[in-house]
Amino acid sequence: MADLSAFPITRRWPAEHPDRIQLYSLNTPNGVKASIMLEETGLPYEQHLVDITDNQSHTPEFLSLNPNGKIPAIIDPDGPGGRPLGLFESGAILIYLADKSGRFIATDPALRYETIQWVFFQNAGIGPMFGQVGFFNKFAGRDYEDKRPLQRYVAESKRLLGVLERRLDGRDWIMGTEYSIADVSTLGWVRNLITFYEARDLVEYDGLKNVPAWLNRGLARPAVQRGLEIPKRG
Ligand SMILES: N[C@@H](CCC(=O)N[C@@H](CS)C(=O)NCC(=O)O)C(=O)O
Repeated sequence: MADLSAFPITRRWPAEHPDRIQLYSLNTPNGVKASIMLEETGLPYEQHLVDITDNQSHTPEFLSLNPNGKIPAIIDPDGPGGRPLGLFESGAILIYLADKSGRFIATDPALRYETIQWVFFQNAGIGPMFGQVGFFNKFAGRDYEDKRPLQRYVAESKRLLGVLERRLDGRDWIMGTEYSIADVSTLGWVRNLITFYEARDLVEYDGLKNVPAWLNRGLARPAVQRGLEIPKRG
């Protein structure tokens, strides 16, 4: 039986199954990257709901695992060398779980880096920019009189969608015929932009062809459907 007592986060969110990967998350676009990947790989895991609307990701217990105070984060009791490994940043979690399972990342070194490149494209571009569209279109920023910030982030998001549209030309998935962590990373963000953030018309989503077809292919995957609901607020 794995001993996770060295991780203070387990005091607030106790592990019922310490031999399984511990997931601390909520089903936001960043959170679902980890849950979709865990569902896709079939790696045994235990989920813990961290309610960020209740500031739970800024509690001392959560900060002990992720000093940046954001979900998702994991502990793998059986990390490298058989020792427990704590990890935050969804991109790092995706690469780790891909390596651990040997799935959803190419073994060919050049293709592996290409996959990681698109994971970074999501984490450094799509996530931060789409997130700002959410803030200025749907949340507190909606009431700002000055609409230039909204316009700026909408324009940048449209540009990023254009990059994705061209990448998906003639490809089923971001890496071609193989579904990969690049898709896992990006699907939830595009879905969120046109649904929860209510920006479908703003970014002229219906003028795109390849992105909507790709999103539908992704959303048809049972593991994606399950992962999008994990962990869900009660
Ligand atoms: N770069 C981080 C971003 C994570 C992130 O922004 N998580 C949001 C939810 S989508 C969060 O935890 N927000 C709570 C807060 O900032 O207080 C990652 O990819 O893991």
